[in-house]
Amino acid sequence: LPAMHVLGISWFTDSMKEGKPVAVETRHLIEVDHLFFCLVHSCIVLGSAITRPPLLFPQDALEVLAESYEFKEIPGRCLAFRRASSVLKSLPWAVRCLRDTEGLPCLGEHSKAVMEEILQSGHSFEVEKTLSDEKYQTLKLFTSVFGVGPKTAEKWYRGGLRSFSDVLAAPGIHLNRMQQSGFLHYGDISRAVSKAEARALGNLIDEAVRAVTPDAVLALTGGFRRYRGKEFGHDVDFIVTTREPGKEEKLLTGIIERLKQQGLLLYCEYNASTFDMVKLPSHQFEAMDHFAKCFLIVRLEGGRVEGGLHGAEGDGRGWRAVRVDLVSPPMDRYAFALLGWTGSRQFERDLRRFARAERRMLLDNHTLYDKTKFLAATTEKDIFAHLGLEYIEPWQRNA
Ligand code: DCT
Ligand code: MG
Repeated sequence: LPAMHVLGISWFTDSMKEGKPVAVETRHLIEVDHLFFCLVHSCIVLGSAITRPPLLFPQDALEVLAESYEFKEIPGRCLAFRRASSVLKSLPWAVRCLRDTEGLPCLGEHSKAVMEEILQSGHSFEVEKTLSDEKYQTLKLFTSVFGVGPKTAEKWYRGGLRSFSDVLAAPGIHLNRMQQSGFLHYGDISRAVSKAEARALGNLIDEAVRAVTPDAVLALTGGFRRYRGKEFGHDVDFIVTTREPGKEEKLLTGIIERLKQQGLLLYCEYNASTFDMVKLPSHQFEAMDHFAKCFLIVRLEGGRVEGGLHGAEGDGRGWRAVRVDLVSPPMDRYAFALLGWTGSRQFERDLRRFARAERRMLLDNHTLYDKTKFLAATTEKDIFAHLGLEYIEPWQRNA
């Protein structure tokens, strides 16, 4: 009714308010009908504006900026945006205005300014400029290939290469074995891996493990251990070990051999163990731990996957390539490796920082060291207890 008033149909509303009978002419009915249409239409537009997510989620926008600083090799800024993005991802509610973020840690001025712009307009000038930047786009494309890191991508970009066909046709480019496999299986391994596919791979690896030794311990780790909903991953990570001390490395090579014999190994890079307790504790955190591990591309048959392969409709091959990582720590290091490989990367980084800054302890994928002694742990719960922290489940470690 107020809207009708505004639109000048005051006679209608006044009469209704006074309870007078209203003589409605056809002309008026058409006006009211039109008005009703306008109101309904406005409600739909307004409703969708409220319920529709903004064009860009602030956490994704901050991730784009983090990535662009990673490409520019400015680690401090990269980490600051990644932290801010992680804080937003960890919130159980969606941020609707900047006031919702008051009191939250790790949100710097720059991150807040980007968020404010997005919350007000659905866009961020800086993020859109980054996304449309040729160098960012090219480095993003090149680093999406298995085996191509920011340094190689930068080198190719500086050499004037802009596309995969440029790289594959360039005479001076030597692709290593990992990169060759990355290009060969690009379509498959850049496609998300579903939970059903991860489960099927779990069964496949389990069969291989049991064939090598019946007393082995196999655990799913990485993103698939953290996800509870319908999430997808980019690879499937497993920890495998045995209770027989010193046999874990043989176990890993045994699994690789068996997968090879079954014709399921499309690519394998095996890194032997360089783990040595004598060299610990390490005061400098290294990107990769020292346990024996392998980076694989495995052939997964559709028939093994409940509900079929994800996103392979019409492709007709009946199989897909999937990236699989296996890590094999000695049994007494199992809890540390499991905690480290469960991630997320940001969670691990913050846990290590907490151990160092708040407890004066050193935590990594191998061990927890308290000033003068190593603390033993057989489960993740033991490690949380040593740190004086309440245990949190893997699905609470997603930020
Ligand atoms: N990790 C680690 N050291 C590394 C690499 C990874 O400790 N150098 C840990 C952190 C996460 C976990 O291992 C698995 O790594 P990814 O597979 O890269 O990540 P994810 O969390 O499983 O996510 P995605 O779905 O992208 O695989
Ligand atoms: Mg993973």
